[in-house]
Amino acid sequence: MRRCLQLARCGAAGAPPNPMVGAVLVAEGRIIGEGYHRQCGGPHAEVNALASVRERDLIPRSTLYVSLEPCAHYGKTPPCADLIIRERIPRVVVGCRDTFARVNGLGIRKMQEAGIEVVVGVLEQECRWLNRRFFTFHGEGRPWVTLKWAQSRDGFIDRRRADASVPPEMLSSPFTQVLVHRLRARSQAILVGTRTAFLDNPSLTTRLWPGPNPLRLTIDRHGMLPADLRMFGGDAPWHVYPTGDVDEILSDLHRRGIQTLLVEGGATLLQTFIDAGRWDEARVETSPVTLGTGVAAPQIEGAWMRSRQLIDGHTIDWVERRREGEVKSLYSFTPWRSTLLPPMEHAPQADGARSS
Ligand code: AOF
Ligand code: ZN
Repeated sequence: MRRCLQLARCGAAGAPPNPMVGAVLVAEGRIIGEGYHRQCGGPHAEVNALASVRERDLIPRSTLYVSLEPCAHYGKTPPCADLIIRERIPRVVVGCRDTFARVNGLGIRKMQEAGIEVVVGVLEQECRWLNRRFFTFHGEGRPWVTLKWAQSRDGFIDRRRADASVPPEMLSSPFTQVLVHRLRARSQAILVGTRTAFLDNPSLTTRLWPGPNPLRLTIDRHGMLPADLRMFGGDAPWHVYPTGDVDEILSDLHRRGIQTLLVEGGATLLQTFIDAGRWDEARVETSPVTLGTGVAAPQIEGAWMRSRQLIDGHTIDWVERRREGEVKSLYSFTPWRSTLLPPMEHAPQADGARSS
């Protein structure tokens, strides 16, 4: 199954909006075939794995490992479950169930009814994590939501500015800015609040990274945004919501087939997503700069820190929403608080602190 996951990732560029899937055929204790889903609309992982087998007489004595439940429906390609039955594979090990409504257990049932021994749930967490965007889209009816902000080391995302004549505080370094553009290129849509669209006047493009521009989105309840904002210019598409209702926006994005949304600010909009529990991960960059006062960074209660990197003196944390009742191993996850680096001068003195 680990090999399936490895293979699946090879489809990262071509598979979406389909899931990334890998498949391995094992007989006599060795791999006799393997494949992955390369391209949306193209053959599925199982088809490619079967096509790669040279010792075809071993197929009816083999075990098929596949990271996602084989499909049972006619989509752009015929059902993999039927192919598996036709090839007389006696045993199938499935990483995780496909929650896409037209499959969702039907592939497993079809194979079982044909007398195939089916094992479900091997490296299930890893398999679900790999296709978290796909599963959130189909399972929760909304895109996977990534929050992104940069803060000063004392927890402010900007100075207080009354108008757009004062440029926003640059908290990213030139290099971490490039990383943000890479993140944009990997998102299908990007959303900013009214004030951010107006005051920061961002272009929301991926000009520092090769890759497609996301659909640029903002909110304008009172029709006050000028038409000459940068985000309405250039070649990349844009759309303005007349509502700030997070669920309405997310349902609309689901209707548009958008699986990934990046929310880039400002603090009010980010906090709305956090308070509504409609977010999945956050990328928080903490700059070595101290602002002293300004617009406070969003506050997250109860989150996991997935990773922390130090780049050019900037801390980049990837944080995950903690789901109800969720237990994670503290070996790979650390509880996370929004403001991790209090300003030195205000740092609380530990009780009984030693004096040197
Ligand atoms: C599999 N193996 O490798 C993949 C699966 O339009 P289609 O025919 O390509 O079907 C797309 C759906 O099939 C997709 O939404 C997901 O449920 C499943 N993807 N299934 O058995 C694969 N990529
Ligand atoms: Zn399939």
